[in-house]
Amino acid sequence: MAIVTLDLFGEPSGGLILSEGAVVLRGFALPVDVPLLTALGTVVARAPFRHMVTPGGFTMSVAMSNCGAAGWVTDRRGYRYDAIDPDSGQPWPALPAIFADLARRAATAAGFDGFEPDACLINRYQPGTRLTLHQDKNERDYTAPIVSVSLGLPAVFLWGGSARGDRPRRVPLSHGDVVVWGGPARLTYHGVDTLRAGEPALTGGVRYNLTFRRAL
Ligand code: MD3
Ligand code: FE
Repeated sequence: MAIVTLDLFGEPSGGLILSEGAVVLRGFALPVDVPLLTALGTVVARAPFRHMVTPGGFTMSVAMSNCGAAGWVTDRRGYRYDAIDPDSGQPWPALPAIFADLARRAATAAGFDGFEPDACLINRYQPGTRLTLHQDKNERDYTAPIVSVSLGLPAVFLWGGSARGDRPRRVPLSHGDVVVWGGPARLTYHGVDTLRAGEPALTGGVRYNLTFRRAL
């Protein structure tokens, strides 16, 4: 399979893109989309999607679950990674082999060899759902990249700068797109614009995003 690497503006990438640390691998997950969604179903059967509450008391419009040795959680006490699903009192489901394999292959394709994710946050967006600009700062080691896999309805990813007030660029992400963020891009502000309704396809009218992290 030919891998076409594009930068965040949709242009073919050169060496500069890797130095910026954000690489879009268009369609990288397409060959395994069905097995990914099957594995996702197995995970959320044991750790169902839920709307978590921020430390400030707001219920998130994104529904979340996790798999892997650690899962990202938020409640009135704060944001953190926890080995235990607070809803079940049990460890999060293990990373399915097809998840870990895809994350490793994407990281390698983007120039990050040896990525071993120990956490996968699963986000579910229904029409009307959005994710406000934020940084991902709860991981111990910022030298590892984050690998993001988009499945289902397309979304507009908001790519901010290093300050919350920087006006974000709008980057469309579609079913099967994989993005790898590392190096200097690792702590940029980012979010997802309000999801618009679309043709129910493989995912039945929602968008899923898997983010693979090195959290512990
Ligand atoms: C850039 N998720 O789960 S994935 C998140 O589409 C999150 O669900 C979005 O932001 C989603 O935290 C965006 C792309 C992404 C993920 C992590 C990043 C971009 C990132 C970390 C640093 C910089
Ligand atoms: Fe994020």
